[in-house]
Amino acid sequence: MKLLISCSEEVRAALQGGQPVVALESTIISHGMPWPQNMETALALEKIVREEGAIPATIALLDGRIQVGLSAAEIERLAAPESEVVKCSLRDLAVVLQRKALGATTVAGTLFAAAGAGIRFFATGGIGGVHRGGEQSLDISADLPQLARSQVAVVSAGAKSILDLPRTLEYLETLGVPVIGWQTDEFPAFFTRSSGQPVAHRYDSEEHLAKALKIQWSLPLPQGVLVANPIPEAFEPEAEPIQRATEQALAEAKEQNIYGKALTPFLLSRVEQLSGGLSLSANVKLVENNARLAARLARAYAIS
Ligand code: PSU
Ligand code: MN
Repeated sequence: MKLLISCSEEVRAALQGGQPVVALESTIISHGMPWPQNMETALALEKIVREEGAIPATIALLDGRIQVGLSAAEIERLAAPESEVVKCSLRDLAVVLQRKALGATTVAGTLFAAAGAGIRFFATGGIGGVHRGGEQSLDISADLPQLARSQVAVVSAGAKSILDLPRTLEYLETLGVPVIGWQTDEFPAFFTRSSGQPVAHRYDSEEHLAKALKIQWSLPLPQGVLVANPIPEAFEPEAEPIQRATEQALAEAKEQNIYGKALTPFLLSRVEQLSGGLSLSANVKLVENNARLAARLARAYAIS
């Protein structure tokens, strides 16, 4: 069977030449942000990665293949409000490929494709995790186990407080995934820099973190690494309105019996509406910040 992971010419050449490449997910485009900010952000992330001297590789399912590295027109297909895009975690990949449908990859789906293509760095906003009440519902994102089997460093602003952060960290520990605080001792809570949860390890220098990643994968350990990068202080929104919006969104999801793959997109869009867009501008800034760090780490790794 033909290999279903297909790299753009630019990404293929960069990987072959040992140049730094940064993977970017597409569910944040299709299900994580509204139009037109989703399109603008997706393009801004690619630009930031390039400015930092790396090659961006946004990943999605197109016409029966997993495409690594998209054109602006392909990104627009994922972003356009009239497009029908399937949110693709691992369990959805084969079916969406068989149907040749348009699919956006979650962190789990993107990790699988990035590792398959040989990409070591991946920037996103926030990863999925253990949902609140997850000890009962067993709603634990496939992002966590896939992080345990993909040798990729994921730069994220921690995880949103729509999730149960202490249990998410416990689960990552069980899976053997290192969680590294980037210039912080605390796991960030996406919109806010602090969650009250400590991280086990901290790095302040790209060069030293890149060396630790080299060691991780030369041991070799099968796990990826979660780099927790707090939102810059200048963009940190006021915590209270977002907290209130989060509580209300969670209550509405319960009332309306929303669960499964619909839950995260529902919570993301309700928090955004209920906070009057406050969360969206912060979301854009933190994901840009993550793309910058991922590109810098990819560069440090390439020369280490
Ligand atoms: N968290 C965010 N923004 C997002 C997501 C999570 O702050 O866009 C998306 C990511 O694509 C992540 C997915 O992989 O939601 C997790 O979905 P689930 O909880 O259904 O696994
Ligand atoms: Mn889930």
